[in-house]
Amino acid sequence: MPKALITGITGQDGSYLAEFLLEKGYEVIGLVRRTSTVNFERIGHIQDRITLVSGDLLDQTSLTRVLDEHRPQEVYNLAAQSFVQTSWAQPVFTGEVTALGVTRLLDAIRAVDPTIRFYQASSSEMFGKVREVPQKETTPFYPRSPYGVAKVYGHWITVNYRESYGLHATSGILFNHESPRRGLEFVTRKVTDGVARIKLGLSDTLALGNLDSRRDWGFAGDYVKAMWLMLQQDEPGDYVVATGVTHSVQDLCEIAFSYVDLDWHDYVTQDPRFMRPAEVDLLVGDASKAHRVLGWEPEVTFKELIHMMVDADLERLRKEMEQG
Ligand code: NAP
Ligand code: G4F
Repeated sequence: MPKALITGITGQDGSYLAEFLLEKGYEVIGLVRRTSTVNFERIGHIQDRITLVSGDLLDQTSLTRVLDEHRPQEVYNLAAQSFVQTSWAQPVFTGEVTALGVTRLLDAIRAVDPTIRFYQASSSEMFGKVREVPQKETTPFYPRSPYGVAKVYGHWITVNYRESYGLHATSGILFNHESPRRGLEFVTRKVTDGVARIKLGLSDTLALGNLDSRRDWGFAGDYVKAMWLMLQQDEPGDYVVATGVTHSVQDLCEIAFSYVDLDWHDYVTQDPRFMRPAEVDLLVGDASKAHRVLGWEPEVTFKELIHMMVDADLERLRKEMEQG
């Protein structure tokens, strides 16, 4: 039975990847950091089938110990301070976790077992103020937030450990991907939760920031498959994973509100609190390398994704209302 370690298993992608690897017959080890309250909402349904171990990307010793004790063949580094807006408020912390955390983990792998295959969760945020459209593996980076800068570091240290030590270290440059398990602070989930609340009479407005920015949004369940495919290749590399289709935040509002027969103009307001000091205006990916080499294709369209998320939020809130 192959064994994989997932950092960030309590997050959106970690939960989908854990499910995917269990289906493939893997033994799944999940790294979780110590918190005063349990936050296993996304993995509660598979908790008895995975092994959770304590550790933190800020703590090198914990990473070495976990690798030494569990000896995985594959490590998926999904842990990060992943919210762009927070990275301006906590730039040093974001750098410690999202940038230096990658070095800590890579160096622990180098010391314990350099045959381990490593996946780094890189991001389209690295393209930032984009140098070409669409963005592909060779597009130069121009990050626009402390988060984006930290991810550029994480990407290059992954490439560096591949080239310096011959590690099978791969960087997946994933464009935005969402699901009903997306954190409530990200714009897709904020909108689908807001739509459900308005539809159920729990709220009457939704305050957003920049409505003009465009993103290439896909479904997280599709994207974790690409992560696994990358680690099954003989050679490590860099891969863009995207749908190739871009939508504005305004399009997102239009699709989500009209699904429940509401007009977004009647409810959405703009609030400077949600504007960013520097914005990424347009992201759209060219995933032809992932199509060609991995045979990967996205299956869920943007409209299907947003409808899935609105349905899930309506169901969740209706249950909460029934329970009082
Ligand atoms: P997420 O839901 O925010 O999950 C982040 C995970 O990282 C959580 O499990 C969190 O644990 C964990 N974590 C944070 N700091 C940690 C630390 N110091 N030590 C150990 N674990 C820590 O993020 P996601 O959307 O699943 O994204 C997964 C990864 O892909 C992230 O690296 C993100 O930056 C990257 N990425 C995401 C997207 C996207 O659109 N979703 C696109 C490109 C790249 P707690 O539960 O304890 O907070
Ligand atoms: O949903 P967002 O917060 O995602 P963002 O900043 O694109 O980052 C996400 O995708 C990255 C991949 O490109 C990941 F690496 C990263 O970890 C994260 O998962 O914002 C999307 C867009 C932005 O342009 C933002 O300014 O939506 C705009 N927006 C407008 N109003 C808003 C809001 N974003 C949020 N979070 N909240 C708003 O009220």
